[in-house]
Amino acid sequence: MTEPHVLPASLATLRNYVDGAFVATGRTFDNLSPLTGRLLAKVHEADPALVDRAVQAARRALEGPWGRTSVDQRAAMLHRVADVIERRFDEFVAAEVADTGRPVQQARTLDVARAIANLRTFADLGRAAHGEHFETRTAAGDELMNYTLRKPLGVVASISPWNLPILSMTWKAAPALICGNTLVVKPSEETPSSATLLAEAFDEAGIPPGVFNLVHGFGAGSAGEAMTRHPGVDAITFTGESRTGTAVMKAAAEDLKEVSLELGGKNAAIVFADCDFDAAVEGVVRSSFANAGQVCLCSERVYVERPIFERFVAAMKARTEALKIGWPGEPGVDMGSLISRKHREKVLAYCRLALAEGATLVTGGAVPQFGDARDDGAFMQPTIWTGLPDSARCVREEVFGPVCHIAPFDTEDEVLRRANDTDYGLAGVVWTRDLARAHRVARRFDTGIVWVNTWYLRDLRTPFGGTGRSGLGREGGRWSLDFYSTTSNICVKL
Ligand code: NAD
Ligand code: 6OD
Repeated sequence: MTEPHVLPASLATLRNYVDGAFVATGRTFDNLSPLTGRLLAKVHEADPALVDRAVQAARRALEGPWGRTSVDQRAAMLHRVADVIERRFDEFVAAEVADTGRPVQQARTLDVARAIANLRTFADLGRAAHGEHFETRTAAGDELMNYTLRKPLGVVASISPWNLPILSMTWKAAPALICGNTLVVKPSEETPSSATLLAEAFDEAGIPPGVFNLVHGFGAGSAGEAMTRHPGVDAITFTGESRTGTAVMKAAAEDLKEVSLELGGKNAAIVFADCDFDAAVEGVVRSSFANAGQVCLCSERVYVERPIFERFVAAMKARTEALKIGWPGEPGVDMGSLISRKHREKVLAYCRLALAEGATLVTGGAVPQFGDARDDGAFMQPTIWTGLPDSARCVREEVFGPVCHIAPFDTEDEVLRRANDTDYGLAGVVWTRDLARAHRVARRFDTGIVWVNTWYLRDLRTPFGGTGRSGLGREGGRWSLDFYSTTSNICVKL
C-alpha cells in the first residue's frame, strides 16, 4: 500500500506568522515524515530578531484595539477560529497525521476535535468569569466596598511539544486570548504544520495584527530559548519534558515571569482483583499504548493484585498483540509510527536496558517489518515487560513510548507506597469495583489527576497538571483563567 497521508501542497513551505503577516527567513529546517522518513516540508526557522519582532508586535497589540475588546468580542473571535477549523477540518487532520504518523481516526476524534472544543469552551468560560466583592466595616466605622478585577498578564509565550500538537497549542492559546493577552506561540520543531494552519485560521477569522504570533524553531539556542529569555514576555506556558521545564523556569526567573509547566510523567495504573477484568485489560492497553504511548498521561507502570496477575499479563499480551500497526488511514489501525527515528532509538535503548536490568519480555520490543516505505519510518511494536525491581531505571524514568512494565502487588498500602515512589506526579488510574476502595486509593495517589475505571476522559472545566517533576500550576477551566490573568482589588470608601 502506498503512503496515503501526505501534507496538502500549501504546507510544503512553512512560514512564521508575525504581526499579521506570514514571514520567511533566511534559514530553513526539514520536516520529515515519521511514516516514511521522506521530506514533508521546509520550515522557516525564526532567529532571535524575528522572535523579538513577534514580541514587540504582541506588546503593541496590547495597546491597540485588542486591549479595548470586550470579552464578548474576544469570545466571538475564538468561535470564528473554531468555525474555520471546522470548515478546514480535513486539512488540519492531514497536517496532524502527516507530522505525527498517528491514525487518522485519532486525529479526527481527539486532536482536531479537541482544538475546536478548546477554543469554544474557553470562549464560553471566559464570558462567564466574574470577580468577587467584599463589603467591609472597619473598627473606626468606615464602610468599604472591595471588588476584584481580572486583567490580562500581557504578552504570553507558549511553547508546545510534539505529542499532541494542535490540542496542546489551543489548550493554551484559547484561555490566554479570552483573558485579553497577546501571544507568541512555538510548536515543536517536529510538528510545525498544524500550528501553521492555526495561524491561517486566526488570520482568516480576522485577528488583529500582533495578537497571535507564530514562530518556528528549536529550543536551546533557537526560538524557544529566545522566547523564554525575552524581557518583553510577561508569562510562559510550557509543555514538554521535565528537564526542559527546569531550563524554562531558570530563564523565566531572570525577569520573574509567570510560569505554568506541564511536564512529564511515569504514571501508575493499579488493578485490583475485584475489577471488571475485561474492562481493565482494555483500559490498560489503551492507557499504555494510546498515541503509541506518547501521551504524558500514559501508564508506563502497571500494578496488578497478585491473584489475577498471571491471567492479567496473559490477557494484556493477547490484546496487545492484536493491536494493528499500520498506515494512518488503514481501516481498523490502532497504532501509527512514533514521532521520529531519533525518538524510536531512545525507546529501543530503554528496551535493551530493560533486558539488561533483568526484565522478562512479554511481547514487543522490536521494529515491525512491512516490506514497503514504512520500513524507513519510525514504527515500533507495543512492548510489555515484567520482572523488574521498582528501582530499575525502566520503572523510574519516563520512556514516552509504547512500553509498560507490569508488576504484582499484595496490599493496598504496599501498592500506594510503590505507585507514589516516583519523582513524577501527573496521573494515576485505579481499576476496582469496590467504591470505597476507589475513593480511598484515589485520594492517596500523589498525582494531579486520578481516573477510576477509565482513562483520559476529560472535562475541560477541571484542573489539569502535576506535582513534583510533572509540573507546576494547574490549567483547565477557571484555573486557566486564573493563570492567564492578574487580579486587581479596588477598595472604595462609601
Ligand atoms: P521537549 O521538552 O523536548 O520540547 C518541548 C518544546 O520545548 C519544544 O517546542 C521544544 O522546541 C522546546 N524547547 C526545548 N528546549 C527548550 C529550551 N531550552 N527553551 C525553550 N524551549 C525549549 O519535549 P517534547 O519531546 O516535545 O515532548 C515530550 C514531553 O512532553 C514528554 O516528557 C511528555 O510527558 C511531556 N508532555 C507533558 C504534558 C503535560 O500536560 N504534562 C503534555 C504533553 C507532553
Ligand atoms: O487533555 C488535555 O487537556 C491535555 N493537556 C493533555 C495532555 C496530554 C499529555 O500528553
